[in-house]
Amino acid sequence: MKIARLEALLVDLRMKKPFRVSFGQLRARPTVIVRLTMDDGRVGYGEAAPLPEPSYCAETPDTCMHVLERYLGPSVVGRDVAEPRDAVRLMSWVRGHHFAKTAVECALWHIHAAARDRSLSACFGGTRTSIPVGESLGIHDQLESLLEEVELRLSQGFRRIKLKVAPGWDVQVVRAVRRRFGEIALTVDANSAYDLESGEVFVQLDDAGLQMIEQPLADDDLSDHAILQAKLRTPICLDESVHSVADAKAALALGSCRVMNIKTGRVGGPLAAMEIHDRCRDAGVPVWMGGMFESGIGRAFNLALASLPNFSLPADMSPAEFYFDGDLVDPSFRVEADGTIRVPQAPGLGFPVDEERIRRQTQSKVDVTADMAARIDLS
Ligand code: OSB
Ligand code: MG
Repeated sequence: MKIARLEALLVDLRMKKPFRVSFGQLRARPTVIVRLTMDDGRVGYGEAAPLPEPSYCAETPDTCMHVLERYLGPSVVGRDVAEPRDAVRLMSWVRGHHFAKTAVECALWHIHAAARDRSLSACFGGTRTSIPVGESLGIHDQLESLLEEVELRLSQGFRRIKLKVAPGWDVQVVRAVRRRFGEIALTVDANSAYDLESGEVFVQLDDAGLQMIEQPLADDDLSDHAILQAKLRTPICLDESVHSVADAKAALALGSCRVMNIKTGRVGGPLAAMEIHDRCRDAGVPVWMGGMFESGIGRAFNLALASLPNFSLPADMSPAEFYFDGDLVDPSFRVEADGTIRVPQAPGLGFPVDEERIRRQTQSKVDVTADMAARIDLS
């Protein structure tokens, strides 16, 4: 089966309200939707969902559009692809750009699953039919409004509360949440806001009974994370630091963390995510599925991967309606009263893509067809 066409659409997800983390404020959410068409007419969707600015990682929606048009599209369009792994191989000469590559790989998993009449979860080797979810809460201007949001999410059944922290919004906020809500499952995510000099903060956080401290230090510093982890009882969870299977191997070898956050796009796609899952399982390190405020298209792949057995901690997987006015799949998933999301068992993506909404919210588009790809010299 040949890939006949790759379309990359820059789609505006229309955020309802800003979300603040240590490195800045997310106000708008452009995302990149990839639509692959095979030569037999089959269609598959994938999503590349880095943040709008290069603050979480180097990629942005614009770099994805560029790399998909110039390099990844021409590498796969017009080529024979029997399974997703073949496309990963065709794209492997391009260094980095994991979010962009993930969109292509995911679109092929969509086609692959539908063609075999199997769910994504079954294709990935998933074993669970529902997955527990937590909620990630941004930095607020006022403590009281944060506490109200914690209360709301707990009442909706969420299995864990993750607080975004930064210097000035950390120990006292954690203590206030503990005072009000007691021994709930609580974690913090610093998005690299600290360094090894921030000793006192970690001593105090270490006494707060947190399930984990996510990404306290610089994204490129596995060795400092190993030094900090050796001093803490609380598990460190790496997010930004793990861009690949090789990073995961290094983190496990160095003891840089005791928990790992896997995001499909950050690590380079479902195949890389599955390999990291297996290596962490063998090392006795539990993993959980992170999120990038994807639409329901990206979340569909996250949800299916999160059904693998070592994804044993609650995922960041709130429905799109929490953040955006409408999803790109309809109907989307919902969080049940027991704080879980059902893993679709239907063949293919598991959610109907809302093509009309995608068309309405598309800001720009690139289109790579076989005759164009043949004319581009990649050598
Ligand atoms: O650090 O986990 C993070 C969102 C965007 C970028 C980075 C992060 C996050 C989240 C939330 O915490 C995730 C979500 O529900 O998609
Ligand atoms: Mg994180």
